[in-house]
Amino acid sequence: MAKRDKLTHRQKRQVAQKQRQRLKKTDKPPELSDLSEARDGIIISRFGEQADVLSLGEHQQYRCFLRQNLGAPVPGDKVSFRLDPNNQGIVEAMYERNSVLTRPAQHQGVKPIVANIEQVFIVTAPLPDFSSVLLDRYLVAVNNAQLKATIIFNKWDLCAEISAQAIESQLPIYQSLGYPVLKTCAKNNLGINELSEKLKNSQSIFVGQSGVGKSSLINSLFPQQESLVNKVSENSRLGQHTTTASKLFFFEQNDGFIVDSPGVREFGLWHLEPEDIVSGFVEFQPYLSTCKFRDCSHINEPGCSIIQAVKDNKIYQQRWNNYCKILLAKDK
Ligand SMILES: Nc1nc2c(ncn2[C@@H]2O[C@H](COP(=O)(O)OP(=O)(O)OP(=O)(O)O)[C@@H](O)[C@H]2O)c(=O)[nH]1
Ligand SMILES: [Mg+2]
Ligand SMILES: [Zn+2]
Repeated sequence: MAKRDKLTHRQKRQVAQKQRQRLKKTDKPPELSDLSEARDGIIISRFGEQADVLSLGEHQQYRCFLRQNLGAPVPGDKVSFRLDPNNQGIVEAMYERNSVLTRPAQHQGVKPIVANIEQVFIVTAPLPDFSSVLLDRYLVAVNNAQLKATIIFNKWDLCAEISAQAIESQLPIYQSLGYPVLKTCAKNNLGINELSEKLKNSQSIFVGQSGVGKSSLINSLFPQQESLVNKVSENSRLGQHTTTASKLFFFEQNDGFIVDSPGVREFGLWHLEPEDIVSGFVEFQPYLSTCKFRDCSHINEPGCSIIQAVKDNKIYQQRWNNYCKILLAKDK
């Protein structure tokens, strides 16, 4: 990763540490004796040593402290919490996760992003520039977490003006791989009903580059809750991060939810083994057993059936190029 990113990471930690110190001075966790019966909730958003928790029965949201040594709860985590007489809560325990989407974090191994989801919506757009390698990185991570991936091509209104051909040529690639693909426009509500149908009854997250329109899609999906959504900054067209913490939106009619996450520029995969990366490329699978060498890396070996399939136009050149980029970046 670039030096600039390292600095940013360090700065972020310093800010988080300062916030924690400030919280310690002003707020004190409630005393045990004052607390209500334990109730179950789901983490909506996490801020340092506090989190917003939605109680599952009454659908009421509470700001809670996190008990020390609790672990690292993220949106989607089911927790047990108690309230003090002022409705200030304390999270005491976390339930086991059914699934977790992670990303590597410097100094910390991997970091959970979201828990208990079954599908990931990878949001892309013609602006900021579409990156097929970032999309493929996400597809590898989603496959590795054994989750379902759907690809959203948002800002479809802009495709007519900017790089229309470039984006439209992407659709058949990903459709042929079997990924559901949706065209949306958060500005004129194109595809929003279809998206809403796909989200119902399921636990999902929006991921993707900063500025592709994840929060705007949330605004379109929950127009009645607009006050709950951070106002979308026009500056984010420049790639600035408007969303600073992941946030869960609960569908009250059922147990479904969608998590809005902050945009990323890079999505590192250096926590994965080379075979995890290969298995993230679904169309490679039928060819793997016929490479000449058992330990073929499918980059430049003679007798590689993946390279042959690319030459025979059975595997898209772009996908193989991205595979090579991802695998080689891993070794750095
Ligand atoms: N033309 C057009 N603009 C859109 C569309 N969706 C979002 N935008 C604009 O794109 C910009 C970024 O939108 P956001 O919703 O903040 O993007 P985001 O993915 O949440 O960004 P981060 O929170 O930084 O990750 C805003 O200026 C939106 O108004 C769309 O479908 N069409
Ligand atoms: Mg956002
Ligand atoms: Zn090979």
